[in-house]
Amino acid sequence: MVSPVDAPDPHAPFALAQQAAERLAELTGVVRHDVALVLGSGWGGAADLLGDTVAEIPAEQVPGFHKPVVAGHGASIRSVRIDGDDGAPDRYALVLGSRTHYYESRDTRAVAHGVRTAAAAGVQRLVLTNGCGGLDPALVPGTPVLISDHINLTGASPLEGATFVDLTDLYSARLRAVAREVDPTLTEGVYVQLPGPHYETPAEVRMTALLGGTLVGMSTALEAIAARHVGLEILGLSLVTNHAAGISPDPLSHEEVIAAGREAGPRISGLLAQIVRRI
Ligand code: 8IG
Repeated sequence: MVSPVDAPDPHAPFALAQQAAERLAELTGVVRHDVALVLGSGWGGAADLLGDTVAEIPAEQVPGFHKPVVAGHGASIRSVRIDGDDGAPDRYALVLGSRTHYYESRDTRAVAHGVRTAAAAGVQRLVLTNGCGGLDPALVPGTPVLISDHINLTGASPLEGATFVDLTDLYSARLRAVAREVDPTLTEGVYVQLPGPHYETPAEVRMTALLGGTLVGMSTALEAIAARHVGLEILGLSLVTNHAAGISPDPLSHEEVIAAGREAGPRISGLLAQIVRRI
């Protein structure tokens, strides 16, 4: 048994996030950020459309961050001055171009570090994006979907100890309404996070649909839980990059996922930039 004196320090992740935020303020010259974006597969172009990048920092220069492991995932942390109305005070976005996935080490502290750093950097609103598989055959690759809720099938939590956080309206209804003002054709769905790194079997895909899922992926839910815990208002956006296994007769490939992201990139990045300007 782990005695209380041997237990890991539950405050340590927040102290590390505070250190990371201080380092980011030094490196970017921006003392406080307003919005944070985590850019998943396909969403990498959004930062360029948002405004001028005032600083771009290799992730590994910031405490607690490291180089991404997957080809096709970005590597930097950027500070972007959001183009706004003339005369309005400047607002800054902290753009996390890479995330730590649960499948890398099963370390939920590492998974949560980005959003905890964003909160420590002053951020109040967080946009989590991802690429995912679609469970409904009508969700064609290249379709962006608003996340309305999630099902966490990782069996893990980023929270430690008796941290009983309410997850009602985790994905803000207010922010989803703002997104639909920008694009009234956006549909909503329930995102199911699985541990990965393998894709699902067709039987598991049928199971997740029976459970009430719309989308399957390997990120986002654990980050959203950590973000709620530190008080962030969350918008979740998925890009369907492939039909989930068994939905189409074709097998899944990482190349297909990258290609769908590349093809949809300019359109969904424009959408994301417009949404961020309004939140
Ligand atoms: I991109 O079909 C992407 N990520 N679990 N299943 C899971 N993760 C994914 C998928 C998918 N597509």
